[in-house]
Amino acid sequence: QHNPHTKHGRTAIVHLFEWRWADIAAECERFLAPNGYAGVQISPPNEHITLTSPWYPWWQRYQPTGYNLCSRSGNENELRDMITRCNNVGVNIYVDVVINHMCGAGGGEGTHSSCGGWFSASRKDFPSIPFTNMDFNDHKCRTGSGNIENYGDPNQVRDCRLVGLLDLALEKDYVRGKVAGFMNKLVDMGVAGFRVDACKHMWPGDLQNTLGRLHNLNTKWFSGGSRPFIYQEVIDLGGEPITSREYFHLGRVTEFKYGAKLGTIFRKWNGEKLSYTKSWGEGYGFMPEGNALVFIDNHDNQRGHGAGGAAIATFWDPRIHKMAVAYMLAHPYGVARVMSSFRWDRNFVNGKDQNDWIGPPSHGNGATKPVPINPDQTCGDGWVCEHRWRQIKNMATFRNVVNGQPHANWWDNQSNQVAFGRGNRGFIVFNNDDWNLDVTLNTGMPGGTYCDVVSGNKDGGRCSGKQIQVGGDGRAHFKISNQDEDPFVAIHADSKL
Ligand code: LM2
Ligand code: CA
Repeated sequence: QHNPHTKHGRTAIVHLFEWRWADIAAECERFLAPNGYAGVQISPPNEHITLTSPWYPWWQRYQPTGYNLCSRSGNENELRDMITRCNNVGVNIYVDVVINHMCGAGGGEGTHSSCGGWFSASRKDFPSIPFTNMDFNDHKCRTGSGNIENYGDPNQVRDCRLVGLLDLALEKDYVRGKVAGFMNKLVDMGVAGFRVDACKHMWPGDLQNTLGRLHNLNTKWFSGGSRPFIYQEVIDLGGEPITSREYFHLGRVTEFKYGAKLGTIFRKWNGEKLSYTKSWGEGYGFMPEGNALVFIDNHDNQRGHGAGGAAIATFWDPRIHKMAVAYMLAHPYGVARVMSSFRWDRNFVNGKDQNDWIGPPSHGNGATKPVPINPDQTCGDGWVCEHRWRQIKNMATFRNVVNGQPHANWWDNQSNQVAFGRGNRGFIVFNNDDWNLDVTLNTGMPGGTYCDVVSGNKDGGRCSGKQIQVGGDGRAHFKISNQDEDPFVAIHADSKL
């Protein structure tokens, strides 16, 4: 189902990667709702393996050992409290669900799991669900290793083990029932939908059957008959037989080309220019816009996992990251997701980060640290909180203010200076060239003085940033130095002074 069921005209989703439920609840109330964020993607809430070699990596959460709702982010009560409190302030919760597989085949046997439940990877035995060796695909997989060896063969991509992870037999009624039961528990608790992990590795027919079993959303917070929002993670950069298109009828699909391309453009690699993005969206070879879930970076490709490579614009390159995220939030294409990260010690050896496994800030025993908020509203203890950066937060508001308005009044200098508006509700100008921008443009906006929400905030009639004068004819003069901290300017109907 393609509708995110967002409330109060809010539009953007933020992925609070590895945050604790208690912190998310507080963030919904103190920051996300007041600043107009529509929803949160949470890390997998179910029981997962715990590993000490490497030391409690973030990716242990992509190795389920059961469907009890206790994880590194907290227990079931904390999860329920968070969902309730976020819903009560109109912020939706979207759950990252890992249903293609359980833990790695080499995961051993014992109680090294987040709820302390016993499991055996060697015997494929997960008694808390229960799944037994009959519930896995090994008999179907035809590769020598039992792992996926060739992405050119859809059968092995769907029926063999993804990096050694025990592959669930989602063709079985029993397995479908257990997976749907797990997801329905979350739906009944009040979540608005799901980010479905590793969909390329599941047959669309199996997914269709499983998702068809989901309950309607909880009528305490959603109107009767609402179906859960589904966005499926399918990495399709072209060149493989499995395509995003096979999944369009089931819900939205992650458009991985979007961030890879926009990162390349803002980095000016391969002769790319911002002016080429006049036809950004479907005109760029992306999927139909009603199907797309878009993002600049995600928890995988910000650390070299997944797809996109070095072009991906992350918080490590803040100037480029802010411009790319702003471009995404200003542009009408797709449902947009903002990444909110934790910092880790990067250590590149021959181009590969040796520390790409490092988990969230922790007390050293695998217990995740709370997110402290500094007096200046930034986050402490290694939490990056990109979603709180003024430029990004204000562009999330921009997206809400211009929601439903058409892409309009495009201008470019045939290089890396571009501008576009959204109807008569908002206008944004970028200077990614190595020289100044100094130009008068038609903004399409009503005359008046506007506050640039990139360089400052509008606060009770006053503007802490640049001011932009729009004449009665809609024209305004823009000057953006290529030396500016953030070489872009954005104004919208609610930033009028
Ligand atoms: C995803 N989408 O399709 C997630 O976004 C991604 O983060 C997951 O991989 C992946 N699919 C499986 O859910 C991550 C991480 C992998 C990690 C797996 C499982 O990118 O590196 O694999 O989670 O934790 C790790 C080891 C790998 C090992 C595997 C199984 O890195 O070397 O393979 O566990 O033990 C033997
Ligand atoms: Ca599979």
